[in-house]
Parts: sequence; structure tokens; C-alpha cells
Amino acid sequence: MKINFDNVRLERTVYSLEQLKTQKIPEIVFMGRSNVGKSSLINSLLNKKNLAKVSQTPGKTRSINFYVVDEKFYLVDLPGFGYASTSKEDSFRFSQLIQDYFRVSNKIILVCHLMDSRVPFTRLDEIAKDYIMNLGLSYCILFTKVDKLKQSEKSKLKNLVLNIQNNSAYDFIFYSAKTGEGKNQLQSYIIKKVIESREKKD
Ligand SMILES: Nc1nc2c(ncn2[C@@H]2O[C@H](COP(=O)(O)OP(=O)(O)O)[C@@H](O)[C@H]2O)c(=O)[nH]1
Ligand SMILES: [Mg+2]
Repeated sequence: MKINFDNVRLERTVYSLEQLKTQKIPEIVFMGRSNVGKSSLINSLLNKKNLAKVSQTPGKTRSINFYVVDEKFYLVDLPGFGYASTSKEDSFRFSQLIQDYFRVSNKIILVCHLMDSRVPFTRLDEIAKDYIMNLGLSYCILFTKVDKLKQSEKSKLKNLVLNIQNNSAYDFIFYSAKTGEGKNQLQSYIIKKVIESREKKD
């Protein structure tokens, strides 16, 4: 199967539970802390300049954006979590909308958790990761802005992940929206997941 990642349209922007619909094609979710590089990664993956807005003011987006990619899957762009000048880290939880989304949707085939390569596994990331794990969803980590890491730092991060994976192994990909590193790998990975989901259905 081929997927033309260039062929993409924003189908819906959702602000509340009432606007959520059950989907006919699989959904792949992108989530991460604000400023982690999510918009940049989405633009890079889909070969677009400004499909997802790259903003200088983190935490502004409160909606969920549903992009249809080549009519084969939804790329679901969740609001960045964890940014609120008033909230303490420990009181973090996903916004009501995000929780509603995970409760209502039954078409999620993969959750991509974006983490900043330079500051991965923050407390917020751990909480978000546990949340997804508890839902039993297929999960992977996209380490963003990897162009900012030295080779030695990259190896260190790789070893760290391999060490903490223990019995719940998950995939991870190093990505740079700046250099395009990881783009082909992520596209192939997504294609694999979409194919697997189709096979399961039959
Ligand atoms: N060097 C580098 N900078 C990046 C990369 N991805 C994003 N950035 C920068 O990080 C900042 C936040 O990016 P953005 O995509 O808006 O993050 P979002 O808030 O998670 O959507 C911007 O200044 C981007 O230019 C990357 O791969 N490499
Ligand atoms: Mg963004």
C-alpha cells in the first residue's frame, strides 16, 4: 500500500465533546508538551510549509485538529499539554477535551508522543505516557529537534530508552523537522500501522 503524505486536508477543528464523531478510517494521534515541535513535525511529515501553525506563543491551541491524509487515515493533532502559567506540574491532567477524545474514539491505532530530545521524560511526559499506557493503546515516542543533539547525546538517549522500556516495549524515532531526519522512517512506520489495522479488521 502507498500513502501519499502530500495529499492532506484539514477536515475538522473540534472544540468540544459534542463535535467529536466516530470515524470510518483509523486515527493516528500526535501529542506533546507545548513547544515540543509538534506543528513543525506535522508540517515536515506532510511536506507542507504552514499547515499546522508554528507559533511563538506556546499553549494557545485549545482545539483538536483532524487532518485526513490521502483518505487513508486521520492525523489527529491534540492541543499541547502542560503549559499553563498558573498550574503546578503535579496538578497536571489532560484537558477535558483530550480526555473526552480518548474516551469517545475507538479508531485510534497509534499514539505518537512527541518529546523534546534535549529534555525528554519530564514529569508531564511520564504522566501522559502512563495515561496512554493505561488505555492500552499502541504507543511510540518521537524525539523531536534531534538536530540539536550531538552524536554522543543521541546514543545516550537511545540507551536511556532501551533501559526504561522493560516489559512494555515501544518504538521510538529520532526526528528533525529541520534536516528531515526520521521522516522516511516515520512515514514507513505509519504505513505499517495502517496496514496492520486493516488486516486486523478482516
Ligand atoms: N532546531 C530545530 N528547531 C525546531 C524543530 N522543530 C521545531 N523547532 C522549533 O521549536 C519551536 C516550537 O515549534 P512548534 O512546531 O511551534 O512547536 P509546538 O508548540 O509543539 O507545535 C519553534 O521555534 C520551531 O522553529 C527541529 O526539528 N529542529
Ligand atoms: Mg503547535
